[in-house]
Amino acid sequence: MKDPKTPPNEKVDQLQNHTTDNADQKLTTNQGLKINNNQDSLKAEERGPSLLEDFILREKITHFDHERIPERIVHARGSGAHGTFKLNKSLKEFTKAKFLSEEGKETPVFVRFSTVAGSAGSTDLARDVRGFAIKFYTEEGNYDLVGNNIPVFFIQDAMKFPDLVHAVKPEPDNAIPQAASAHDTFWDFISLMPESMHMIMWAMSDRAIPRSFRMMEGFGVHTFKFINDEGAVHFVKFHFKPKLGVHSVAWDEATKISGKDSDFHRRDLWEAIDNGAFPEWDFGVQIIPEEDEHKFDFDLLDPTKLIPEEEVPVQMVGTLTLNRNPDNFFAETEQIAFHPGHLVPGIDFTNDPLLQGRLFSYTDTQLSRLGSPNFHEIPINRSLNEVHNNQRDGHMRQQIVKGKVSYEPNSIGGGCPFQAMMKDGGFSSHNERIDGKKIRARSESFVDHYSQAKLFFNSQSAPEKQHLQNALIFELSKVTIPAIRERVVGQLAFINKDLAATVAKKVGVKVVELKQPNGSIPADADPATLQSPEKEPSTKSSEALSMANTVKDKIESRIIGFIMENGVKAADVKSLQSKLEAKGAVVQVIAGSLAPVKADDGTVFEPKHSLTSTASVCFDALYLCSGKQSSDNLLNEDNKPGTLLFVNEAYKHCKAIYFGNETDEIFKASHVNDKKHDDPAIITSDNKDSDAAFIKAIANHRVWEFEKERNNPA
Ligand code: HDE
Repeated sequence: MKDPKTPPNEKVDQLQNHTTDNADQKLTTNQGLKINNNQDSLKAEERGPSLLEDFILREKITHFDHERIPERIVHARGSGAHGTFKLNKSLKEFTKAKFLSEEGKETPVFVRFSTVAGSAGSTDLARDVRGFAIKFYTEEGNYDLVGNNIPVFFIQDAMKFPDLVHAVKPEPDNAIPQAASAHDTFWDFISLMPESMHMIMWAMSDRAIPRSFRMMEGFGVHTFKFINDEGAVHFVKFHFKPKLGVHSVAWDEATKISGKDSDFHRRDLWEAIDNGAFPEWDFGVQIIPEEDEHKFDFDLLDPTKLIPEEEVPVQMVGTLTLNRNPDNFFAETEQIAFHPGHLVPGIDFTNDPLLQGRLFSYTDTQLSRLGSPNFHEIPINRSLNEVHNNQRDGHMRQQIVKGKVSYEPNSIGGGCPFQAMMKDGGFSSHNERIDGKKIRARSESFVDHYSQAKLFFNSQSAPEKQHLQNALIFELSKVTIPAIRERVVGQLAFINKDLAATVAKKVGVKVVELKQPNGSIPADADPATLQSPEKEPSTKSSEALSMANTVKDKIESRIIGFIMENGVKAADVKSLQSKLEAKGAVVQVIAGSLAPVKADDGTVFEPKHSLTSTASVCFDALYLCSGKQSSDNLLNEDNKPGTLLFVNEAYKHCKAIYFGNETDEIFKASHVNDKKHDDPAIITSDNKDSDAAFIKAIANHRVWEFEKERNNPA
């Protein structure tokens, strides 16, 4: 284990049976034969042809030729970690799931975060939804909660999923663009699918460009069912709220991070865990008694709707902690196979038609991705409890099942393995009464596409609304067909007239009034009755939907760039560094070059970066270290462009910048000199308690409310 603080975990122990360590070992073939020359192939004479009999070369090259597997059809780009789920408050009243019943119980988990549209090698900072998939290795078998960082989805029915994915993926003729929704086919589809408008509001918001996986919420999205020991049913929505708050970066920053460090989120997760700054989420549930199913003005089965927290509060009942990096990316993060149908007793599906389709898709996709129905035997996918059944054989079977019998009922094997009674933990689906006709249609209760889109937009702070508008303008400006831009603007007009008008102006179209939202309407239905009505949301505005209301009191794991050069005042640097580190922040020294920096008192600081090897977008906040000589050196001919670019960019992206003693010349030369108002994230030695002011500004994340001023230098 890398970190001594990482607590033991049963799943990690199980994985140890499958790990190998090459330290102090001799090189061998896959058959265990020791190899004494790994440099040259076997030839007829030194300059002659290679021999077919060279089984060592053949084995090496054959394995290499086959070492790729298909990437995930969606969510290909991902990063994962091990951890623990701890239940703080029993949910026994609602569910018989053991991992949710016993207070204090800890369950090992593996979590994989992902973007959706891009390939496995694409940038982490794409504007996209993020996957948030959790495998709970419970004593009753694996339970998978395969969710996202956004609580709703684009479509209502699984039938439209391949269309949605084909529309957003690179266009089929030229395979452009990678990991981006800003193109014709995506917006063509969206413009014809009014049901996607709520999700579009989220996807165009800053939620789609998170600062870190550790600063995202997680949602189960669909409504699920809890079943308790008495068989009573409650509907449930799952929530994960990050202890560090929900934070995002600026879009300009996201595009720059993509160039400077396209592994930004992967690296951030890895380093935080490696440094012992274990990411944590509070786990919460919204619970609705079965008899209240129809009390809402939307359908609980409709995955384009959320339940406002004002209508059903989230009860916080557990903690999710990630505390161990994988040993091997491919073996763990790549081979993990999630499936919303991996259930434990006490949890069941609802008839949400999107969820129902997912129940087919996930096993099916593992068959082509992992190559065999035995994917459950891959170490990361194994349950902690033993597997006993009569399934047999198949590619790459690992388990050696003893005895003659692989059928049931049997007498030869004494009837084993036995069916489990419900009282012994046997799973039984909820006996829901179904009484109706077979029909290929959409429920009328699903035909309200704009009210919650309005709720989301109305709940945003002014800077968030501005960002959302800018995102729509950016995306639609990449759409080459004016009619598509016009249709999207027409949809926006159903949500907010001003938003539609501004976007229309910027993308060069008129706001035309759409009479009939197209798409998602059965061919034989009377369109008039199915038209999405003009409807106001039941809750007008919801605090939980705005990131402006998130936690803003922590600087743990924030990366603070200390910019310095020779002559820096060591005492000031050391004092601030120790205050920041005491609160869990990470200090990294940036200088004109990687040469050690000599401070005024002879202390030597080792730079981690030079002004040219990194950029301000890779830091949460900057400290221009005290000292006239250091400041002069940072403004010499060589360093000045780098220093000012750092400061100006951080300023533009609304970050906290602290000008230490005697750094006025840097202040004056930068755009910060143009600041007109009292900006709390610009700290100078004039501030009363400047170190504390800096810490507060970092915890606040960004001063988005000063964005306009900071982007209009005189
Ligand atoms: Fe998925 N989804 N999905 N999805 N999904 C996959 O499964 C699918 C949906 C989500 O880190 C695939 O193993 C269908 C909603 C996550 O490994 C595939 C439909 C939500 C991940 C698949 C949906 C998700 C996937 C691709 C509509 C949020 C990554 C590879 C009917 C609640 C899991 C794989 C990981 C992955 C199908 C809709 C979340 C093809 C058919 C809604 C987080 O099976």
